Amino acid sequence: MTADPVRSADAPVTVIVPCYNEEAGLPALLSRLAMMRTNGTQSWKFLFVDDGSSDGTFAALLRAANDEPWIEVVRHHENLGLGAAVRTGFAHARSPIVCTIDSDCTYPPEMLPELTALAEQGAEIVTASAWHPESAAAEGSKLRLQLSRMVSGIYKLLIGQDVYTFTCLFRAYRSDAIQRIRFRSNGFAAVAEIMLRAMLSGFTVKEVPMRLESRQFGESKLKVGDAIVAHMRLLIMTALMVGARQARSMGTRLLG
Ligand SMILES: Nc1nc2c(ncn2[C@@H]2O[C@H](COP(=O)(O)OP(=O)(O)OP(=O)(O)O)[C@@H](O)[C@H]2O)c(=O)[nH]1
Ligand SMILES: [Mg+2]
Repeated sequence: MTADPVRSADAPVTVIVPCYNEEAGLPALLSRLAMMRTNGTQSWKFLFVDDGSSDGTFAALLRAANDEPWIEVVRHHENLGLGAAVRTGFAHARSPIVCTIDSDCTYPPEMLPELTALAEQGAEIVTASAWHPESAAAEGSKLRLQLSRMVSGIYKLLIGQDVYTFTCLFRAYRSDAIQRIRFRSNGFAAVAEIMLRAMLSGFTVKEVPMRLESRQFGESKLKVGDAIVAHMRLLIMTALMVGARQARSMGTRLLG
């Protein structure tokens, strides 16, 4: 299913930036986003979701939002997780195209226009793809990269479509698609859950091969053990959903 094209050149694109204890990297991020605003033709609005940070993240974001009309901040009073932050961002976003990006710039925010162009043309989700065969080699912890690649490989097999990366936050969505996707995960697995549910509902997903760079500031928030457990649950849920879909289509064929 490919939706009708939308024109977002005049409307700002909302970019959700989930943040949890990212004070160290914020100055670099904010100056790159400011450059994007002045260099490109697209108008961007950045919606930061501070997820109960215990460092100076929220104070720094508030200062930035006071100075710049294109920055907005919402806050969770406690740490609820990456999926919960994305859910809050989706609930606040009001534009035909909505993006999500990592606050640590491990995918360059300057690449967003490539994603939004494909969403404007009709793709419901456009994701950066570190595991696409055309992507340059990813940087970062070997164990985490191998796990991430393996998880995406299993989801690809289960779903049976040529999509290589399910775990990348760096995405553009059409807002009509966002309104039709309900996801349960509150942590990192939400990123894959959104994609899996969208694909099982027949949404069009496009990938943009992109190199994953290593984090330059602050520390990773991903806890490998928690992520493995969450993905195991999601794999089971996906297998059940795929099985139910196959049973339904077999039933329809028998009846027809
Ligand atoms: N709102 C919110 N954001 C989070 C949370 N955990 C991580 N993030 C954000 O989600 C993005 C991805 O988290 P990272 O810690 O960079 O995880 P990663 O990209 O898998 O790993 P590295 O880049 O190697 O550190 C970053 O922008 C984080 O600030 C959370 O609990 N709440
Ligand atoms: Mg990161």
